[in-house]
Amino acid sequence: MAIMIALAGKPNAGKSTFFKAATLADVEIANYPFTTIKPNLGVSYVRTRCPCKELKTDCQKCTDGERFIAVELLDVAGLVPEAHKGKGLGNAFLDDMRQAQAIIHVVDASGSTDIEGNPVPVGSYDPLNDIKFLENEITMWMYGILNKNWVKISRKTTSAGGGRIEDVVAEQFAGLGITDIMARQALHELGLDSKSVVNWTEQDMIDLSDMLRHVSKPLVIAANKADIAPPENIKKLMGLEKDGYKVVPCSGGIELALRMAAKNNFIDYLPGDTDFKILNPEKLNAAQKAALDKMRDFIVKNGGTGIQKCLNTVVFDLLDYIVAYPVEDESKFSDKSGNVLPDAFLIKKGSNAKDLAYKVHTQIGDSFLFGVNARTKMRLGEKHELENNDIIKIVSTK
Ligand SMILES: Nc1nc2c(ncn2[C@@H]2O[C@H](COP(=O)(O)OP(=O)(O)O)[C@@H](O)[C@H]2O)c(=O)[nH]1
Ligand SMILES: [Mg+2]
Repeated sequence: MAIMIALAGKPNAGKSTFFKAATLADVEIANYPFTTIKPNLGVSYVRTRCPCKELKTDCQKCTDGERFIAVELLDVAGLVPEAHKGKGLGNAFLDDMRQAQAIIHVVDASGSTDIEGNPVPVGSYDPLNDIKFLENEITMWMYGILNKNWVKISRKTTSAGGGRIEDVVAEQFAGLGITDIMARQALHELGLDSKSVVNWTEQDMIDLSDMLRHVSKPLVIAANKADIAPPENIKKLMGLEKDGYKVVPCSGGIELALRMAAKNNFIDYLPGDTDFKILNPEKLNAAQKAALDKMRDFIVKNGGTGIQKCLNTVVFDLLDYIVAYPVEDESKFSDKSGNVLPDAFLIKKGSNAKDLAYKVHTQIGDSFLFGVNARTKMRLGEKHELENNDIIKIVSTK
């Protein structure tokens, strides 16, 4: 299953620009609410250092030693206040959220859109308001699901031979990717595992919904439009990191411009780069040069546009994935035809060679015997946890 990341936020925060930049897909970009009526699903990439350089070989799958591995990106309908009550495109928003494993919360850090997404002067709206707003909408939506099914849930847990509360809760939210382990943890942390469901208060249910949201839809805050944001706004948003948030200042606008310029061969730029090279300076007019200089200032100062960093943060920090490279020939680090490092897989940290085998193919997983670490030639059994960047030959009976 591919990793799916949702771009969420209020209208005009810059989701579609981010999406277009990150996927280079053609979506509508306009300065009015509800531009994105239908969800857009596209392919984007995380960036990682390819092992081929370290191994002193060449592979056909990376660019200058940088490897891009696909993830799915969803441009979600704009969030409006009271979405969980079905306001605006509330239901569309929440339905999109269902499928995502994590959220990039695109916030207009410049403060130039109000709570409903209407354009206002830069700096006149406090972007901090948006953080709790999005979380609250998702939490209250989940609470709505819990509340609606409460009679059924409590009956299921209190009747003779009834289920355990964590199983019933997990079952209720299975469509949101909530497991019984997540449910048990949340119940335990709230002390609800020792409280009979008949005594639960409304607040208990809201607290549980909030915690389940937190574990099942982890989010990174994209402090977007950082190119025009007042510095104190960025500082305020970065201050959320001390509360455990991940915050990445970014500019979808600049990323989009740079990717287009790279696509048209004006510059040499890879997503995530902290600088770029102008390829044919004589072909640029003064205005184009000035625009590129301004963008260069931004990415040099910020260590990139932040768009790639958002994606990498979600996959490697929030969701705890690592990269593994299955090969068939462990001496050449290649497949049978000699293609070096033909595949890169994102697997959950804690996975073993057999888990990787299943990612490659169900049949290979089913007939798994052992793995071989191509670097050390060590045999790896099912108990051996893989490390980031491992190159693994899978030995199976098939
Ligand atoms: N300055 C600046 N403007 C941006 C940036 N990203 C988006 N915008 C502008 O903000 C407006 C809304 O963008 P859009 O992507 O359609 O927002 P959405 O409604 O969240 O999908 C458009 O006018 C964009 O050009 C950015 O990084 N910097
Ligand atoms: Mg949009």
